[in-house]
Amino acid sequence: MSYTLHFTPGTCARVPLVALAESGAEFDVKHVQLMKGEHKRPDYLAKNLAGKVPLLETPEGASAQNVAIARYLGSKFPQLLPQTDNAFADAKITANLAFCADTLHPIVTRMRMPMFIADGDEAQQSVREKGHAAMVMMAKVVEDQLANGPWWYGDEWSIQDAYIYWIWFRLLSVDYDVSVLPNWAAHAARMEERPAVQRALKIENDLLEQSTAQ
Ligand SMILES: N[C@@H](CCC(=O)N[C@@H](CS)C(=O)NCC(=O)O)C(=O)O
Repeated sequence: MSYTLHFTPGTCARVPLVALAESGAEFDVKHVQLMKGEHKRPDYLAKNLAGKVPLLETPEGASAQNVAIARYLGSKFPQLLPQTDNAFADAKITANLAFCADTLHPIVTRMRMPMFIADGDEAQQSVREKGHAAMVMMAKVVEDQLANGPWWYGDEWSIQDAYIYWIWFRLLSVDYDVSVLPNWAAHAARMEERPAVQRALKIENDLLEQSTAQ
């Protein structure tokens, strides 16, 4: 196999999973069981000091961090990200991915996992509410962007779409009124029509079923 993705169902590792499925490359998926602490074991930490998924093993070495993995795969498979030789346009592509990784992802984590940030019911409720307020502002950025075309970059599908699709999936798992986000909902429906996305979701569901059967 050329690529091995260390992956956990339900996590942001779905972003490179969808990207690999879209790339047409051969790849392997290794299930990292977070509940068993597999991501904190020395052999895993040797490849990813942060002890998180995703981690992508490539012929050139192992890479962590969604933004870096997306940029790497985008350089290997041009259909996955807009291609440009303009430094400013290139920085914008990174900024859009980082908007998902560093803005949207931490906000949904506050809404869904406040216990990772604060102790006690009251403090956790406050974290949840702050996450909710931040999401109201940031979801509008996504909603407005998606008014311009079927995909983030208009007619051109990209990993950016895989990223906002995962954020959408997370939003559905918290108490958030998504009825005010019709463009984002339609985007998610379009994502689910893509054969590669269906393949990725099947891999994810199969892993989930295997681990719950164990
Ligand atoms: N900045 C990292 C974030 C990765 C991350 O937060 N992964 C979560 C799953 S969505 C994880 O591995 N959590 C387990 C833990 O932190 O122990 C990236 O974009 O790759």
